Amino acid sequence: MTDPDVLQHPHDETRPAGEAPASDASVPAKDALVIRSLTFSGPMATEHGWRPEPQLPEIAFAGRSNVGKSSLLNALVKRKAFARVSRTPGRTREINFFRVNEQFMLVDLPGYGYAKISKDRKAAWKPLIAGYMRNSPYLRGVVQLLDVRHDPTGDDRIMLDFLADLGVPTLLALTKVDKLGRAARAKRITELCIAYGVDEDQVIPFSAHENIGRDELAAALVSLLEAGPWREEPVYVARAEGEADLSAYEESPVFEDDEDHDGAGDATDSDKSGTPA
Ligand SMILES: Nc1nc2c(ncn2[C@@H]2O[C@H](COP(=O)(O)OP(=O)(O)OP(=O)(O)O)[C@@H](O)[C@H]2O)c(=O)[nH]1
Ligand SMILES: [Mg+2]
Repeated sequence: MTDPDVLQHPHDETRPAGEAPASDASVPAKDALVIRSLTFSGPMATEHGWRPEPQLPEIAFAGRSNVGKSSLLNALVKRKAFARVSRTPGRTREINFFRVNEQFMLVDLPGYGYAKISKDRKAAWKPLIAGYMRNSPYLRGVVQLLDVRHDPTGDDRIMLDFLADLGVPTLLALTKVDKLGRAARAKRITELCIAYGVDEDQVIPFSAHENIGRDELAAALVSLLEAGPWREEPVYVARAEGEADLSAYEESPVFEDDEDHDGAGDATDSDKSGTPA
């Protein structure tokens, strides 16, 4: 048997011409993303700091602290302790790069919006994440995580607006869907799609605890990688000391106003479930 191609499309099948496909019940669905190797390539700590030299397509994962990002990444790569599931939110402050199958990079962005960290540290994610996204020549897509039960916070809105302005292909992963019963879940997902103005096929209901959505997410990532570049790819020039020179691509700051966007005191930022504004 041949080794499955890592970026195998879930619907690709090899069978003799004219032969009917096997019935769904008898053949387990193929995994669209078989992880054969996973290597940590290092952290990017500041906007203009070190990052691994861009060579492979990148998919980045963003979300509020405690949204379930580490759990989602562990489920995605089917490794129990790949990304640490933390009891102390807000710990990861760097962008972490992981090489997958020598084919693409999985980019774990720092969780934002944790209330109990200092204001300085709170604001630090904005230039780091914005700089990374603007200046990464091979960024192919972003998976934005949102807790299915909560309305978007001010930081979530900043992030979503930034992604929309940049124009990067974005998937929404709605996490912790196991916390809602089936009927409430379906209703809530429809509500959120209307609130965000997205089609249901851009949204992936996810639960790391009940293993919901992993295969759909894997297939969606493969599609993003196969779709190729969505913007003209900047030319990356590595400096002698390993620092990127992408000054030609630096635009005006995107996150200008963080005073009003930390989620506090904004009536639309309630963490209680309800229809998002
Ligand atoms: N019910 C439920 N809880 C979850 C799920 N995913 C994560 N959690 C819980 O949510 C908490 C945060 O999970 P993490 O995966 O560490 O979230 P994170 O976004 O990586 O958090 P930080 O990195 O600490 O900001 C943990 O207590 C998890 O057990 C899920 O699918 N369902
Ligand atoms: Mg985490």
